[in-house]
This record gives sequence, structure tokens and C-alpha cells, in this order.
Amino acid sequence: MRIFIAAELPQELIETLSETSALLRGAVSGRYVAPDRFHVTFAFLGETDAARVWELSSLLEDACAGSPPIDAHLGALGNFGRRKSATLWQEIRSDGRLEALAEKLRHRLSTSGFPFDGKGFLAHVTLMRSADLSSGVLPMPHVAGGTIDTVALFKSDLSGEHPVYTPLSEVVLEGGGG
Ligand code: 2AM
Repeated sequence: MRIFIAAELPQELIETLSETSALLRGAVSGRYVAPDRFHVTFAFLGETDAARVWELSSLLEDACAGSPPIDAHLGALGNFGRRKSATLWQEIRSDGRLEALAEKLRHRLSTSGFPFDGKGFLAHVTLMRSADLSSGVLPMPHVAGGTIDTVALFKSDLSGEHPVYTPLSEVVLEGGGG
């Protein structure tokens, strides 16, 4: 099955990202990500043996142990890919805490023999895919802060009209130390 590990987002960030997404709808053509699918990917594993999912769940528990919830806020818009078919996202800042957790998770995946996409981690939430950035001027994004307290192992099913992301296991961040 197709697997990735990502942070789930608190309601206040989802609502603000939805406001930015609504502004983008008026400015840029492309495929919009539904707000219930917003997330911050830490590691994309791709096709993974279903028999190893339990192992991944405990790896996730271990990597998150002792990590307190992460205060984050939304930043600038950015994009990957080609100008006429770009992935458009909003940056998410956390004083390096998201980066540190991504590093820890990726290290554990490597040492446990789980291959993952090796592109460097850049904390972002994808708002649009196949966006034509030549078609308009990007709006100023809405910004807000919120606390990220859940990391999940997701199954991604691309067989239907829209991707379906199903959490297979979730870890609540609850270590001390703020
Ligand atoms: P993106 O949001 O920047 O597109 C599920 O596909 C998630 O895994 C997406 O959030 C996607 O990031 C991320 N991802 C990272 N590397 C990927 C890859 N090689 N193929 C598909 N998705 C990838």
C-alpha cells in the first residue's frame, strides 16, 4: 500500500488555509486540495509491504516519544514544479521543531530499512496541484497560528477521482518542555 507520514492540522490552521485556498480559486486555475486533506508530510514512503505497517506504527510512536506539541504559524506561499503545472503550497513555520521531528523520523526510517523520498524536508501544506501560475497574480495568503499535536501514518489511495488519505495509526504529541 502507498504510505506517508504527516502531521495533522488543528482546526484554526485548517480554517485559515481554507480562506487562502478560496482566494486562490479566484486567481489561479488548477486542482484544489480539499481542506479535510490538508497535512504536512514528514516522509513519503510510497509502496510499502502491508505486513510492515505495524512496525511503522511503533517506529512512529518511538520517534515522537517525548516530543511536546508544536506551535506553528502559516507563512508565505511557494511552489514546486513547472510554472504552468505547479504544486502551490503555504509554508508552515515552527522555530525548527517540525524540521527536528522530520529529521528524527527520517533517521529512524533509514536505520530500520524503510526507503522514502529523499527530497529535503520543507514544512508546507499543499493547497493546489497542476496550478497554472501564468494565469494570474497570487493573492496575499491569510496567516494564523495553531498547535500541532497529532502525527499519523497515512494510507494514500489514488484509485478514485480524488485521493483518499486514511490514517492507519495516530500519535498524539504530549512530551513535556513546551
Ligand atoms: P506534496 O503535498 O508536496 O505534494 C501524499 O502524496 C503526500 O506525500 C503529499 O503531501 C506529497 O507532498 C507527499 N510526497 C512527497 N514526496 C512524494 C512523492 N515522491 N510522490 C507523491 N507524494 C509525495
